[in-house]
Amino acid sequence: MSGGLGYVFAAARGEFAGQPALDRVARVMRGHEARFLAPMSVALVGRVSSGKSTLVNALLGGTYVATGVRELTFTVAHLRQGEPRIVVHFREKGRPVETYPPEEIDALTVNDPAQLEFLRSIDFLDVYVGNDYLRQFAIVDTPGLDAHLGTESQTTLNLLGRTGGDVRESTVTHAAGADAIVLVFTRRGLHEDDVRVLTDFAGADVAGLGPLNTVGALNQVEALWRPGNDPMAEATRVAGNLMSIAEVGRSVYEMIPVAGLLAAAAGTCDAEDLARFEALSKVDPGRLERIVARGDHFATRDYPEITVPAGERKALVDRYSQWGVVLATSLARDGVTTVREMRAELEQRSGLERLRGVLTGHFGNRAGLIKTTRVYAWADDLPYGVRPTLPPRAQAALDRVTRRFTELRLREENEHDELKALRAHYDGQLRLPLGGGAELLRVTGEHGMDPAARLGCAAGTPAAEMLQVTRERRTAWASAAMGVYNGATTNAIRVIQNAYVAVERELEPATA
Ligand SMILES: Nc1nc2c(ncn2[C@@H]2O[C@H](COP(=O)(O)OP(=O)(O)O)[C@@H](O)[C@H]2O)c(=O)[nH]1
Ligand SMILES: [Mg+2]
Repeated sequence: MSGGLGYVFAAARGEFAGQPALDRVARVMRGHEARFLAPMSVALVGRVSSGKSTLVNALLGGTYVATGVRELTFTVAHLRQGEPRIVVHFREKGRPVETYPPEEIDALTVNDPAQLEFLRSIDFLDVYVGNDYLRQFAIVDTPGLDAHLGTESQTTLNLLGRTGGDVRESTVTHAAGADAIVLVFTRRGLHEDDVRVLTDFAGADVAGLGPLNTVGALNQVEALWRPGNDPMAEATRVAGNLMSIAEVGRSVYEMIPVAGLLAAAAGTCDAEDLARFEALSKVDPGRLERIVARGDHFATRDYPEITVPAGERKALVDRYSQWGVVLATSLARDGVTTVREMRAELEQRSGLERLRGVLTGHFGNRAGLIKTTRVYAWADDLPYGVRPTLPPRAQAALDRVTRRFTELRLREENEHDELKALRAHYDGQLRLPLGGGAELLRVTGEHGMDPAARLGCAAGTPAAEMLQVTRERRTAWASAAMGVYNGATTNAIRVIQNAYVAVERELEPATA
């Protein structure tokens, strides 16, 4: 299927060549083609200081992008798999890109006038790192959606010669170029104002697909911690409330609670940290929680029963958060004895594992659909957008190109119906019988495209057995299809039937 679109792109390039009137269209198309061929890109979008960059570092399990109010936190960074280096794109049109070793860029500061000039000239960065997650995804770290910023941020921005409006604009532009979005909410973000900023953005048809390619992250979960409570349980409740707000439910596929700071610390946990948590685990758990909850006391005072020095305790809280320290200590108490185990436990309990799972599962399995849909949306618009302004010869060429895209799209009609069915599902329009929406999602590839995943069979189930399941499901849906449904549901049932036919075709040779 991707071969099909690759072929149409190549033919279109031929049509556009030598027609100056079509240069602009050709350039836009090259962008679509490059994006279609590249790994799927996911942009993290939210307000300034909602913890996006910290989450990026957590997702990648290292320290790759600047966090806090630093010079480069106002600059979009595209994280890509490759030999470690930073490619600087400049704001000045036509200025060639420059490549630097990562540490040189990190050392840039507004306080040095010579460097300030350089910093001011930067448009955005390509940050290349050797990281296995980036083989599946490129990540776009954006600065934030706020046009108005706090004093500290504004001071840095003033030095950089930029405004909050610039920051917002580059966030929206780069996010619009991504294939999928993680919308980062915070506890602060539960204010109506914040919800509006984020859903306005999501509703602006930026990535164009709604919940198919957008997930929410409810970040900074650890702020809900009090001695004796489980902030993750609390956050799950809050996430549920958020999803019940119509604009939010319509915009995101799922709302995942995460403790970003703790998740990032998990990736950098080492043997020294582990030894500190082991030492803290000797303190009575209730007493330790009470002391940690007192914040400054834990970070500065001396206690006879605590052997970890105050300075080290402070560093632990800064990196892991109060809840993180309590949690890691209880893990050490419960027998976590290796750095590997500790990292894995913290990644799981901080919600990071689930967030990664959605990126590789939901987004990953839908990547082809998300990408081709965007290309077709662009191609469909060509006759209306640019065509009327073109000379006749260019119009004819454009028409030929549009026709090729349309023909291919029609051939992929089934996939198009699938997209419609998924959208209808997320919009709550479906009244499906049998396994309902869950079955629709599963059989169309939510958990993977192999037959077992599409059927919900255990991995390794014999093909003959799966074939039998497939036929049962197909006939069950064929009977169900005879009922009376609304249009969206009728379409979705056909999609499910066709999906089972496709699985059946795939399984038949294996059992012949
Ligand atoms: N308590 C807490 N602080 C966080 C969390 N994530 C980030 N921060 C801090 O908030 C500040 C802004 O984070 P950053 O990731 O740079 O936010 P961004 O502007 O959205 O990229 C930094 O000082 C982070 O250390 C979190 O989950 N919990
Ligand atoms: Mg940032």
